[in-house]
Amino acid sequence: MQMTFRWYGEGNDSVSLADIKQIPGVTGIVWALHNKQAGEIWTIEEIQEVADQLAPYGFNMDVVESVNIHDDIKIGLPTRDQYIENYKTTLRNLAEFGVKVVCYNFMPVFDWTRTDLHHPLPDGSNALYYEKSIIQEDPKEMTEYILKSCEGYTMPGWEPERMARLSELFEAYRPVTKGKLWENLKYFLDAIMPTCHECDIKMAIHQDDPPWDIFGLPRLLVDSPAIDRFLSMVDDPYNCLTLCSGSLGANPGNCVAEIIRKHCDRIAFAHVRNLKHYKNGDFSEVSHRDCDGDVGILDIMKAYHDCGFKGYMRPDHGRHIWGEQCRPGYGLYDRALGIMYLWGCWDMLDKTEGKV
Ligand code: DNO
Repeated sequence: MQMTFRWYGEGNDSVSLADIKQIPGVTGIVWALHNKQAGEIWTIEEIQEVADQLAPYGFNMDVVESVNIHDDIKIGLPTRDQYIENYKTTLRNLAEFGVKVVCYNFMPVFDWTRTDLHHPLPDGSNALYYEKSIIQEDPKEMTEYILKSCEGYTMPGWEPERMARLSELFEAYRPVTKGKLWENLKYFLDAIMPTCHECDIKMAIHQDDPPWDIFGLPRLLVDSPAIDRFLSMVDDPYNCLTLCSGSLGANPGNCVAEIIRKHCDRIAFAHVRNLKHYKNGDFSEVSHRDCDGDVGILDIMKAYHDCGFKGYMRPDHGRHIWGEQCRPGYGLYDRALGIMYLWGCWDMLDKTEGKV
């Protein structure tokens, strides 16, 4: 397993590379060009800038999260072919820098969705929270709330330029049924797989968060049967998963450890985080410690370990602790604690098996 840490780039993150360097065992930075709009080509010069920032710290840049997919590809418009060509060019440019995994998602309109970015927890910290009753018919109010609560940072998937076109986007997605969205995903993957082989880059889809339809928008990657369908639909070793324990775990019916055991060879990137369910369907993000939440972090780590997982892993969101001011979910402190917990599990499993 290779431990990584998500970083939003120079001038765009409260966490510095020097801070990350002090977290034990982190070898790679999960990065992206966050100023690029979906569909634009990432140029060699722009990628080089990030490579130059990482080099002094000895971090690799093997994992990109995300190269976002243009809406025309998800909607299946005739203009999609040009955006797919651009995507291939970006993959070729990334390959020049040794990138091995591209994490992406295929969610219509919104990326991850929460209703409270600073929900108080009993220990005095606060964390991301989902209140089911708020996600009803009108997405505008929720969108406005997210945009004004993100501490001046742009949240991934909540780019103000896109959110300003919300009604237009909803209108454009209206004819896109779940079946159509599956077809459009297949069309995209079939088109880029040869480039992935040529570039030795795995495409690793992130599950939908939360894993159910919201505001009438279809969502695909929601449970074990959907993951089976996805992997067999394009049965190619370069068609992989970013397996997100927190996204899948929001549905108590999903057993993340089982999915890992079934598909470990197709998991290129692991997001590990914990959350706590409430009876009314709400959920709160919590610390990575197994007993603080319900996703089964110990079973998850054991499953990765038993399968000899060699891919990339990162702690996912953290709580906001010790008064840290940061992009919601992406502070230094709780994610660093998370890493130490994940390493604790991993090292002890190695020890038990006589590997160290
Ligand atoms: C949430 C993240 C997601 C993820 C995208 C991948 O914090 O895990 O936003 O980066 O869905 O495209």
